[in-house]
Amino acid sequence: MPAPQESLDLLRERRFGLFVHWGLYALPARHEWVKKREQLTDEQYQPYFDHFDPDLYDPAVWAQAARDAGMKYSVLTSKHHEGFCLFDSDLTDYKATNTPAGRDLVRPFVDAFRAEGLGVGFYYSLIDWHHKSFTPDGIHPQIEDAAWRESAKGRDFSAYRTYLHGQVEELLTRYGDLDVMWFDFSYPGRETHGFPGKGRDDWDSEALVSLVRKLQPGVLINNRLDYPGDFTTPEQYQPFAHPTIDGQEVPWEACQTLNGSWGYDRDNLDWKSPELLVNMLVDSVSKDGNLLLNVGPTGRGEFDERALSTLAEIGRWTRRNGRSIYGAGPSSFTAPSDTRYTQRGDRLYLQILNWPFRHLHLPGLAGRIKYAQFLHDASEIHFREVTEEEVHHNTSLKGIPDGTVTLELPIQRP
Ligand code: FUL
Repeated sequence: MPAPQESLDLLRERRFGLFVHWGLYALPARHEWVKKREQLTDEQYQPYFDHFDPDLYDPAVWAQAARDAGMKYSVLTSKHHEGFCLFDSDLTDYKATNTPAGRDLVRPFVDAFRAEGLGVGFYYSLIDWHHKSFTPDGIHPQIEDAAWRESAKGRDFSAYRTYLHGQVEELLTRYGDLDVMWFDFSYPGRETHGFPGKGRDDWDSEALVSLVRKLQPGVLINNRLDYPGDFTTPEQYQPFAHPTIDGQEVPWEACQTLNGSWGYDRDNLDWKSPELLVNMLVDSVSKDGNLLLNVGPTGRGEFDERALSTLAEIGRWTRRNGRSIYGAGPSSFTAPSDTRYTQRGDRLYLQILNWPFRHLHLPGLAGRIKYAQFLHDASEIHFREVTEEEVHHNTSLKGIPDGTVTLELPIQRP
C-alpha cells in the first residue's frame, strides 16, 4: 500500500529540502564512514562518544538557515551506520543522552524545524556497526570481504531485527507526524551478488513498511529497503531523465553533498559552488524531482561557515526565483542545450545554466508566448518569431526549425 497522494503532492510542492548528517563522526571530522574505512574498533571509536559535547547546538539557527536557503523540509540522521542514536531510545545505551550532550537531540530539532514551517523526516540506518547482533566483531568489514560474507551466512540477525523495528516504532510514536522515513540501505539482489546478512529479509522490509504505514499512514518511505517505497533517491548524481520503475515514472529526490562527504569533513576543500547547486535544484525540478541538500554539522553543533555562506547564496537565488521551483515541474517543450524548462500552470520558466551570447532560440514556441520577462527583477525581455525569410537571408539562423522564437538577452548575465 503506497502513501496517500496528498503526501506525495506535498513533497512535490516543496521541491527543496535539507539533509543533516550528524553523529559521532563529526568529531574525527573525516567522513561518516570513518569507522569502516579505517577499520576502527569500538574501543578506538569510543573517544568520540566520550567527547560528544555539542555545546553550540541550536537547531533554531539551523532551521532558519534552511528556511532562508529556500528549503521546505528536512531529514535528520536519527541513527547512521555507526549505530549511535541522536534520540533517547529505550533500547540502547549508545545514544546522545549518555554522552556529555546529556539529552535527546532529535526533539529540539523537530520542534525548531516545525516552528519555521518546515517538514521533518528521519533518516534511519538499517546497517549498524555497533549492534552486536549485526556486527559481532565490532568492525563492519568491507562488503567485498569474502571471509566476512562467509561468516555472515546463516548468522542469526533476529535480535537486531527486533531492535531496529523497536527503534522505528519509537521514532514514529514520539515526535508527532513525520513527513518522511528515509531508510538506508539494503543491498538489492544480494542473492546474486552474494551479500548474505544485509538485505530485506534480515530486517524484514515488508513488516517494517507495514509497521510504518500502521503507525503513520501519511509518512513517505524511500526506496532503500529493497521493497517498494514511495520515491527513489539517486545519490550524488542527477538522473539523465525522470527515473522509472517498470516503465512507470516514479517520484524522486536527488540527494547531494556540499563537498562529497555527508558527515562533517574538516579538511575537504572540494566544495560545490552555490551556482552548481542551484543548477542541480533546477535540473531536478525540470525532471519532476526534488533536491535534498546535505549539511554535516560540526561536533560543537554548528553548520560551519562554508556551509552557511553556500546556503545563504542559494537563498538569494530561491527568494527571487522560487516561483519557478515550488510546485513547478517539467514542461512538454524541449529546452535548448544548456537550459532547462520548468513549468507551473501556464507559466514556462526558462532556466539558463550557461549564459548565451545575446540570442537564445526556442523552437516550438511560436504563437505561444504572450509576454516574456526575467523572473528576478520582472524586467521585460524582447522576443520575436523567426520568419522563414530571415532564416533564408541570415546565415547565423540557418538550420533553425519553423516556429522558433528568439529571445534578446543582455550580453552580461544580469
Ligand atoms: C549512503 C550512506 O552510506 C552515506 O553515508 C549517506 O548516508 C548517504 C545518504 O547514503 O548510502
